[in-house]
Amino acid sequence: MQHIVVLTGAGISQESGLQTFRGADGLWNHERIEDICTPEGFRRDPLRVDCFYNGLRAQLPGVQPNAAHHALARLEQAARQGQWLGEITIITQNIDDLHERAGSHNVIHMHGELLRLLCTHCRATPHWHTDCYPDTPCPHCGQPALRPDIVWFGEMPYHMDTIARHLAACDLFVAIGTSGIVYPAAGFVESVTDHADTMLFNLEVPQEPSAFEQIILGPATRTIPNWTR
Ligand code: BJW
Repeated sequence: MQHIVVLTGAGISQESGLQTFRGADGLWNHERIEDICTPEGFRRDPLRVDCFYNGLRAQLPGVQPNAAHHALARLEQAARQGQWLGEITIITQNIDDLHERAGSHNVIHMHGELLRLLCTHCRATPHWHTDCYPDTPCPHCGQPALRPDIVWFGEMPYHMDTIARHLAACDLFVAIGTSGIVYPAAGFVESVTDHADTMLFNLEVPQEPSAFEQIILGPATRTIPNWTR
């Protein structure tokens, strides 16, 4: 039985209309990372950070999963229906919900989710229903202590134990649409090269020397359906 681990980054959602982080039209060309994407930035100006993520949430209803998300979901469904003897786990760095909307179930959100909030008082992670502001009370404990449930720089990504187990057990590791700059995700490929084949699907060659055995260049909506076919 084949165990595939797929690591996805912002590039897989780019053709759905969501901006990537870096690059020419990147999300962070208009914002300073340290203002938005650090606990210190949130402490300094929570309203600004809440407004930034409220803006990202507002984009979600207008975008749809694309052919790459659907191809991965079909592979999982084929395994579930016994048409393919394997298992696929998606570890996503993305905070959107496009894998789930495409029909994938085995999805691990290591950098959190736009559609959840985190209460810093009681640690509940309620579903987001309406825009969140610094004075919005937590639906569980009533304290105005909600923040976006997003992993910022300097914070520990989620589900690291589960991820480590999947990486240790996989025999194929595939990364899609990620620049390989942000750790610990950027280090996953090195951690599997002794027991798994490795492939990177990206629009451009990585800046850093790459540990991937195979690099397939092109838009994910073309390369991923070709690969899973
Ligand atoms: C396409 C495409 C198409 C485009 N088809 N491809 C010095 C050295 C090493 C590490 C550190 C260091 N200093 C600090 C650190 C740690 C730090 C880090 O890595 N910093 C680096 C910047 C150096 N990391 C952390 O702080 C993390 N925590 C941590 O390390 O805790 C300690 C720990 C220790 C031991 C074990 C475990 C943990 C936390 C990182 C949190 C990241 N959070 C963010 C923001 C969340 C959302 C938000 O605010 O909106 O997550 S940062 C941002 O980058 C986001 C992404 O998930 C992440 C990765 O970006 P991604 O997905 O790769 O996007 P891009 O834009 O960079 O690339 C897109 C790619 O797609 C490009 O290559 C395009 O070519 C391609 N593409 N269209 C195919 N159609």
